[in-house]
Amino acid sequence: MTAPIHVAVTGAAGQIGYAALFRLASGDVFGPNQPVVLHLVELPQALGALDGIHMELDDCAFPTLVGVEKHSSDNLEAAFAGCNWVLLVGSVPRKAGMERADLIRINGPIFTSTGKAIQASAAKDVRVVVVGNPCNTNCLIAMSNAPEVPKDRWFAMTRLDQNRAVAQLAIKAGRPIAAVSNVAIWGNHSATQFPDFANAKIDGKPATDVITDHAWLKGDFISTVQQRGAAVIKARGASSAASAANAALDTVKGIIRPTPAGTCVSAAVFTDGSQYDIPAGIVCGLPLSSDGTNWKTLPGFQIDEFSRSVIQKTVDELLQERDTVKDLLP
Ligand code: NAX
Repeated sequence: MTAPIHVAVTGAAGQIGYAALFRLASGDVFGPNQPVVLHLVELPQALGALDGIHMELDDCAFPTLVGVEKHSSDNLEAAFAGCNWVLLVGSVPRKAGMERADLIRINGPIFTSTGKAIQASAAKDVRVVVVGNPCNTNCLIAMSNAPEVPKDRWFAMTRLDQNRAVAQLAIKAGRPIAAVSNVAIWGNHSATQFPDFANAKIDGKPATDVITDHAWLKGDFISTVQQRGAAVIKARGASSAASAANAALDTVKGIIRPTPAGTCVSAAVFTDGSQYDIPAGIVCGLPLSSDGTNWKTLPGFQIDEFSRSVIQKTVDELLQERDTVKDLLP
């Protein structure tokens, strides 16, 4: 029998966690022949809710789900023990009147203990996706506190931004989603990110040839993707949940499945300073390609003056965030 994959989800009783768990359990991510053990991790006061979720998981009778563990965030080493994948969703959400820097200072410390616990107890092949915001900098904090876990195992989620950008391009071009490819998200998962229309393709042709309204591409397209989270909150009265869970799972799939030729997947990864003039030592959204086991940053994306100026802004924000948490980076 195939050994089960152990997947931890922090914030498992939250809205993104709840939306992600059932698809992880169902075989949607790791396939119909891969047994999965879920490690549900929550704050002590939310453990009761995990009991209810556990009942619902049982009630789905998924053949691929072979175990459910429930863990308190008070004991993260137990929570992550033997885990091959860790989805870090749990964190304090931004509230009205809270500055981004405040949020970074509130959530940052959570990710120091998280990084240490992952290093101490996760499986040797562990891979980590950080969803909790500010996800790029939280990821940097966690990985910096887990120096023995290779840097290429850590991802912060920009896939929701990629999916949002793909959808906007498809709608504008009047083409199906499947016609749009090679959409990279550069930089921070924040309102400074750069959804890269310049290297995107529609039906294999440059998006800039198919969509001739370049003022839209440089203006409303970028701002719609950058502000999409806020627009969803305004319309729904709650932040993106199903789409965020979907993007977290797409991130995992993008790494464990080969990336089709001529396209990319987006995630934020640790930079070494060797590509696209992006400084070393931040977790930055980049175009990636996977062979199903290993991933690399895709070379060859064209960066013109306009793209460079937007990328510079988002990289500067990441450098500032790094500075804000420098005491949490050993
Ligand atoms: P919820 O408030 O619904 O759920 C968060 C859950 O995390 C709660 O159940 C809470 O008890 C738990 N939690 C808090 N601190 C924890 C800790 N230290 N250990 C374990 N569990 C903990 O938020 P939800 O809508 O699920 O969003 C979760 C995170 O995703 C937020 O930080 C949010 O900002 C972030 N997002 C990131 C996105 C991205 O694209 N990277 C997009 C969606 C989302 O906004």
